[in-house]
Amino acid sequence: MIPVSGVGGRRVAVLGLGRSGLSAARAIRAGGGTPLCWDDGAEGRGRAEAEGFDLCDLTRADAFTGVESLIVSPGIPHLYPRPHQVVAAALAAGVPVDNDIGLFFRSAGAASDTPPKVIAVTGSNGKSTTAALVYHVLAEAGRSVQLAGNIGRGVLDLDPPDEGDVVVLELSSYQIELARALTPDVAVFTNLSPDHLDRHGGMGGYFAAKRRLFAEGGPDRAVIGVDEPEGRFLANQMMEGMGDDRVIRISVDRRLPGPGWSVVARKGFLAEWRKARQVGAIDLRSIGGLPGAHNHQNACAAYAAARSLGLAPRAIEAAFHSFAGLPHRSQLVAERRGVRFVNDSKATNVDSAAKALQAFERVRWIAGGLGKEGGVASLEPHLGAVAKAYLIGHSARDFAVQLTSVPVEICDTMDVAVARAAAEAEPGEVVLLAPAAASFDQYPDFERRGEHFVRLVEALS
Ligand code: UMA
Ligand code: ADP
Repeated sequence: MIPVSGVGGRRVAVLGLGRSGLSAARAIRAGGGTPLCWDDGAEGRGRAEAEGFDLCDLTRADAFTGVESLIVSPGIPHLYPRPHQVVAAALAAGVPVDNDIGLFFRSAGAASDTPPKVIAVTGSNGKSTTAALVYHVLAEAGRSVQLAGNIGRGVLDLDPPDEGDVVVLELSSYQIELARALTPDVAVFTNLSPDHLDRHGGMGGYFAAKRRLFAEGGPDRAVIGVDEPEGRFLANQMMEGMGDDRVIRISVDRRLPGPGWSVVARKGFLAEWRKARQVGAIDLRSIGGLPGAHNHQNACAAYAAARSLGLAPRAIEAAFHSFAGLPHRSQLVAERRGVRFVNDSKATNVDSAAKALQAFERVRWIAGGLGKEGGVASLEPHLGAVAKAYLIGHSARDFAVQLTSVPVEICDTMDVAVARAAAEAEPGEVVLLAPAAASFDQYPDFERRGEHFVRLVEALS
């Protein structure tokens, strides 16, 4: 755990007692402060009490008297669609509102003359994969490295970093927007597409939140995906402020002319360019853990981040080959008689399912669940590789009506879908779970859905 610095003898309010809130409370206590813990749910309050924390009802009128700051969990709205009542009270009382990320950046290097290098990854899609890949590459190269953030581990849960250590953080827009200190050494932005708009008051607010990662601290290096206008705008602004050689533009869509530093992957080949000279290249096509153009974008981002820390292209390439991928994101589960089984249960919406479908040449596609607004008709242009769709869950019949260009079979359950797809798949084909729907009609979450798929594949004779 990283003790929070500067809170000795002070009272710090903590709202939300899940992963990030509880780890913040522990770290405040370890730093000599008194956390005043509150959660709207009895379960959260119970968790804190079980660890010996005092509860303090922050919804009381006088709750903020003598309080240093309020630490808010990322899932709790601080501004849109409307501020949580406790956040509103802190704002009205003039109490600073911060989060565990802000505390981390103030505390991680506080006790050392040589603070850790921090690589922070954000973007709409690919954050977890990119952050995990950067972590893997650095670990394979023998660097002492830790991984935390939106990927599931509270940032204050990390071990106090030693000299020369690297910390890789996956940061969501919620986490970035609220952090009072935000000083990564390398800031990475993969891509931008609409998400979480209710929490940011629309697309402008969402982009502004992500941009804070670059604007607040002024990183030494900025790695920016430029395949959308927002990324191009951000890179353009940063190049003016930081200089061409400290901004690395990445793309899976276009060549990037100009004098700067760029990493581009097209047709499966990654190339690094500096001052119009190619200085590194990797053939990504044979890398099993990174299938598809979307993963090539993640590979470009991870490559650029690793190069920023001085790793050689060869070392990065070797580590790419041993990257197993993350569970539930284009995860190769098994290969049987020339048929590959791939779990992309995290493809809960049409965009991510389209990316997964485009990553393979011939697909037996398992889809369906709790369908999202708009349905799946917009997937039609991306179904060229689909031999047949095996439909499950609440939306199975709706999807069957909307998918007009491919054969479909209503299977209703995952058991039937896996059995049918496996029986019909020819060598060279991929049985792909990419539901384009939420899981909640049949599973508690996308992880359980993916695990069920994996178990069924493993049980195939
Ligand atoms: N709570 C309240 N009042 C509310 C809402 C929630 O008291 O109005 C309480 C809940 O009762 C619960 C706690 O707040 O006890 C939950 O807080 P949280 O939702 O912020 O979740 P944590 O467990 O702290 O996990 C958070 C991130 N969650 C969110 O951003 C929603 C985790 O990202 C992250 O891994 C973790 O911190 C450690 O950093 C998850 C996520 O879904 C994976 N992220 C979103 C995404 O990827 O799309 C952004
Ligand atoms: P995030 O952490 O940003 O949600 P993940 O790496 O967990 O990203 O991937 C989430 C979903 O998006 C998965 O279905 C995955 O296959 C897909 N995906 C991964 N990387 C990208 C990318 N660069 N662009 C678009 N989709 C992606």
